Amino acid sequence: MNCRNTLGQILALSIAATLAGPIAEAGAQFGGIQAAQSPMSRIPDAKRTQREASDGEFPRVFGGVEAEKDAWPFQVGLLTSEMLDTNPDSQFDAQFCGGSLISPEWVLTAAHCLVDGSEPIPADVVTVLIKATALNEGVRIPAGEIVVHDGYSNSTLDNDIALIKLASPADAPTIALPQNDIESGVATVIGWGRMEDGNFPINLMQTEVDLKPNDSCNSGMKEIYRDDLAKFLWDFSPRLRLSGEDVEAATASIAATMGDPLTANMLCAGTESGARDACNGDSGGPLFIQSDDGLIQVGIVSWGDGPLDSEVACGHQNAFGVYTRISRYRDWISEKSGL
Ligand code: 4AZ
Repeated sequence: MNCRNTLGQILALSIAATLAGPIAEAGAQFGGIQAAQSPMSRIPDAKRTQREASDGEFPRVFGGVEAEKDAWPFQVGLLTSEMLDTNPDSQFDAQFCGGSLISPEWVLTAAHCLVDGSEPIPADVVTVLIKATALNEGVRIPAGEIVVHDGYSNSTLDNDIALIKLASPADAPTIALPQNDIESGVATVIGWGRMEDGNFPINLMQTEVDLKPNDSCNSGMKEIYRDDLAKFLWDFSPRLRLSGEDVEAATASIAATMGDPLTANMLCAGTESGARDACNGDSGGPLFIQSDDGLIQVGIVSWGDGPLDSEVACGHQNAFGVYTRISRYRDWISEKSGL
């Protein structure tokens, strides 16, 4: 490495350290991996904003279609108990994540839906909505117990998996889990999460995504992070007396040391254009494939990312969406649920 490069590297590292705070804060706003606020407050807040705003000001994120009534009867909605009243319309405001019935008593969802900071939330703040296609229908069942994976990391979102034991069994069909890893093909993702116009739907939405190698997500996201870093360095370059060349060298040097955003416990799925993707509020919901033996859930909606100056971490070109890879958790699920 030559001198100039080393200098660039030191400068870049110190700038990166200075910017770590602002970057994390900026990330927290966008609901991506850095989400500081839990979906339980973030999603209902966004829905309130939707009602107050006269028109959606968000960019396109997610190309879904409305699911047919009762098409996916294993889908559940996680509702904030304290936002519910006797009116079924309150279920729209209260819904903050999705989940899936894997047995009459157990719901599979994402750990990040059920933690506040890094502590699991108490079961009584969660009500599970079953048998709903539109959010103003269905049957409510209180959560009886919440089991969050011990290895869940708030910062990397590794092990983003949790179980909810229902206070009473659901009388609804369940979805099967995979016997082994499924690496390619087309999968369906469903949820009541944010749509491409920025609004949240009342009716359950569905869309098809391609299962991708983790490398696709890793390289797409690193490219986005690299571009963000270059923008930051460029903005600071006059104060630091950095030339364009210095900025480029520093960016390249840091980019070369970036780690992979995805762990082996994650699964990458989406479309190159980003036109079809899961988004805020879909978290915890199922990604599933059609097999000869019926539907099999291969993933749990977990996270995504996009450039820092974009409004949402969904629907970005080559970024794809990140899901929890269920095949890695068969033992964990049986240990915790006895299934
Ligand atoms: C979220 O914040 C979220 N594009 C879920 C999925 C994706 C991004 C964000 C994937 O719940």
